[in-house]
Amino acid sequence: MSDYSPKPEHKFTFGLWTVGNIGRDPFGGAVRDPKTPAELVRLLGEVGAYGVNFHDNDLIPIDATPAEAEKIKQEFRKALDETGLKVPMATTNLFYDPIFKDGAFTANDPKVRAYALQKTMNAIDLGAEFGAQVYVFWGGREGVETDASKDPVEAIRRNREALNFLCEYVLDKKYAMKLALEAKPNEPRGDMYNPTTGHMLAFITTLDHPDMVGVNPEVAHEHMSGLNFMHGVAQAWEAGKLFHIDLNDQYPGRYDQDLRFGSRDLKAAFFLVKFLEDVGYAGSRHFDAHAYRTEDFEGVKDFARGCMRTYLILKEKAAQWHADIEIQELLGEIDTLDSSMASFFGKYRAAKAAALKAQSFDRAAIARHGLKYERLDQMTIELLLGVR
Ligand code: GCO
Ligand code: MN
Ligand code: MN
Repeated sequence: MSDYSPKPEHKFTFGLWTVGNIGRDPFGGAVRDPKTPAELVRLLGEVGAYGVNFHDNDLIPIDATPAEAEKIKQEFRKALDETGLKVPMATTNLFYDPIFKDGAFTANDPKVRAYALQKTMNAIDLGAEFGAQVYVFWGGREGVETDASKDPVEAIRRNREALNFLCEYVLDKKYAMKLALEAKPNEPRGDMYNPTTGHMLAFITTLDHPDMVGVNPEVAHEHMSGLNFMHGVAQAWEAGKLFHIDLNDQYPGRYDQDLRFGSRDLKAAFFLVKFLEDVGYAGSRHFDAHAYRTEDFEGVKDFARGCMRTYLILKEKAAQWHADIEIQELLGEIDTLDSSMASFFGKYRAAKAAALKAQSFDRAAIARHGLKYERLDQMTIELLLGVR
């Protein structure tokens, strides 16, 4: 039996808001008492996490006095020192307070947009104070219930202007920080702008400092839209934009569930872990999920341990998949080594195009043979089920 205990090199992180979630939902109040940030750091230390991330107001309540803020920061710092936990990522809460009911950077009211910029600059300072190197932007309320209320092109422009401003702020302050944009299709707004990782990747190319900005894709957010999450992650990775990742799980077509990683679509989780490990993704494995509402804080620890343990088991399964002789033989057949077409590929040349146009193809013969993907998939399933 392998050792599935988390180690710092696995870079497992949790948000204060994840293990600190008190189990409210739209139909019922809290089922767990709130814990202080310092207590949550100790809980994460106990389960073996590498790091803790926060929204400004997870750490410092929005109405805290400077003296209260100082005291909270001291206690938090002490807990970090005691446990050795790092703060790799920070973010801003631009969704909870009523001022953000119509969005933050895209709100129609310029006072709201200005306040959102001010709040984010302060939150970036707070993140920098604790060493965060990735700063996440999740546009929780950047959207609409009715398109009668806002011009979507104007919303894109406002969002761009805000991000350009904040990139300059980070540069001005000489913070070693990269920005990661997190897409979500809906919830809490009826529809959110830049709803998928793909939209975000396109949007980033329009910014003044595209090099500083990447994405923070989340499993649940793409599964809500019925998309293949790993494909979005792969596209981000290939573009050099996978700066962070939010791991959890989600049934498509439902409310935002934030389930324990791998607890719903184990096969998708397997291919995701396999991808991250195969390409050597070196960033945080951040779990943006929360424990069932049925749990007390012992259950929260079970939840947190479960996220990390499932990741490590799937990582082992990925290694087993690569070492499986039968699977590899089948892959060898699939990726055919036929080099007869090689001269047609690569960079365009007129002569090449002419030669390709003159080539004849026996379509029926090419299409005739089976591709054995059923066998390959069944072998993968059996490996996951533990019988290979
Ligand atoms: C959600 C989001 C958030 C963000 C977080 C970081 O669905 O609520 O995933 O949890 O990830 O606000 O910015
Ligand atoms: Mn989410
Ligand atoms: Mn998230």
